[in-house]
Amino acid sequence: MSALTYSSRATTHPTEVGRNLLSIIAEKQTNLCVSLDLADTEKILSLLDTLGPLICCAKTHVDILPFSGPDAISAFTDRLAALAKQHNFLIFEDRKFADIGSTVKAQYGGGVYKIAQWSHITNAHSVPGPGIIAGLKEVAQEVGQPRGLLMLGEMSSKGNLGGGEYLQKTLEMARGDKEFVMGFIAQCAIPPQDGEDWIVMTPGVNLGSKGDGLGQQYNTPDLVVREKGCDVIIVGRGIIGAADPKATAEEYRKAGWEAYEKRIAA
Ligand code: 6AU
Repeated sequence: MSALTYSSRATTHPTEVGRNLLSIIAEKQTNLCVSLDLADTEKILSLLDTLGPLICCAKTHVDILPFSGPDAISAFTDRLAALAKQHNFLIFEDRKFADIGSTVKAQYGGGVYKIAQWSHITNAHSVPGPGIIAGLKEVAQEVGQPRGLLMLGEMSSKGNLGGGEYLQKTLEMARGDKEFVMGFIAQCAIPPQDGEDWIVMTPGVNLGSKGDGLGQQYNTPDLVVREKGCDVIIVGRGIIGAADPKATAEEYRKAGWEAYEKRIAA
């Protein structure tokens, strides 16, 4: 796990998106990524306008949203981009790509969502092998804006096949492109070799629940950040399902930040 501060890592991280994310975290003192798993664009945008100052990143599942057509999609992603700029956070489309390089290339750059145009970060499974990273990278380069990839190394859900040897093999794959792969979705820190710095973003975080009855498993910000050494907490229903999302997001921000401060001080 990294004993280094976010701000020192912000100057040395091997990926541009990683440096941007770490700078935002350090500047706004928040390692909170809110997960907006909602089927209502207006609700997402108004929540983000409220939560913007408290988060480093906003995570979307764009394929949950019922758009009337391509114009509605671009209107939404334009407004999302404007909010990200206004409040200084990154956008993470949680697409979990999982196909051969040629197919993910078409999915990332094209279709109705054109994810690479508006999402700073996306994620991918390692099951298909390194071609998935190469395919996504080609699109990222064509876009000409900083784009980063997180590899799924271990999921939060019960019975998932990640972790252990799977995570190790995913790490070896990530080492093949350290300028594009910025880190992992995982439940623990990834020990770096020389010059490496993997940003670990961790879902399955909730202060008031242990799970959801469909396999999701929750831990606290303190456990994942202080004890396990993860860098960013991803919180969905813990915040968006709360009666007062703003006050609740502030609780998570504070818990995540205090856990980080304790880790650095240890
Ligand atoms: O806090 P929740 O349980 O409401 O939402 C968790 C969010 C969901 C999942 O699709 C996502 O995090 N997620 C992921 C990601 C981010 O890749 C991986 C994983 O292992 N578990 C998980 O819940 O949007």
